[in-house]
Amino acid sequence: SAADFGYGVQRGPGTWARDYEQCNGKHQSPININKMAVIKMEYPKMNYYNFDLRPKSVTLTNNGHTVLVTMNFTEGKEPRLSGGPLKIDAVYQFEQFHFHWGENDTLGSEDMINNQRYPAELHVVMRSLKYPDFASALDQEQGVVVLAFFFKVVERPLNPYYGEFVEMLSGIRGKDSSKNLVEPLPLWKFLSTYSTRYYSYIGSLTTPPCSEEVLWIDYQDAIYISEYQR
Ligand code: SG4
Ligand code: ZN
Repeated sequence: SAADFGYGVQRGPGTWARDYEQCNGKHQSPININKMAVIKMEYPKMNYYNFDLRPKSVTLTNNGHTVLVTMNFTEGKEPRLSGGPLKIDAVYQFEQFHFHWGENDTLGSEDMINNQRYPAELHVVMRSLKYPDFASALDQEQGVVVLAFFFKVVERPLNPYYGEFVEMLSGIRGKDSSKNLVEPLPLWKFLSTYSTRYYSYIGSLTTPPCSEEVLWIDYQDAIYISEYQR
């Protein structure tokens, strides 16, 4: 059916366009970022609002494709973003974050840097407040922004902010199961430190419906996680 897609031979990315025409588009993510071809730009600084506020709740859901993390905030206290390569006057609001990982450390991330994959990648999905909801922001010019963070696996130390998170994963093995963190940490704790170096490009959602016009911001500073937390 048009509702399910996968990464195997039968339903892998090469077959998605049968059900989702946009997956054949010309500006599809993921991409390989060739550092030699990157053009250095001077952008205004990025403004991160409310990334350090504690949410009312943090929910981890197994949606059958990934661990999806949603957060509840007091109205008006949602994490927001402006500046940098974003359109002047555009403000983006946090929707959810999720992960992509693989069977081993050479697979996992979606975008590559100089043809190298990282063990995993975190995507913070945000939508422009010009649109009333996420669905209507899709397919609009820079209606959606995804902040991408690569993971590096080290022996030690443990990443303190992923402690409870990793423990919770065993509780959501079944599709559509979910759990709330006992300690709802602010969004920033799950990312790398306020990182100012990034690559940006216009691409797409990496899964069906593969909607284009998505602005990607790939941070150069990785999130460190211990091999004991994988
Ligand atoms: C994952 O499958 C998420 O579970 C999806 O989130 C997400 O779709 C999809 O990836 C594509 O997002 O940042 N990798 S990506 O381009 O955010 C959307 C949900 O299904 C629409 C909520
Ligand atoms: Zn993603």
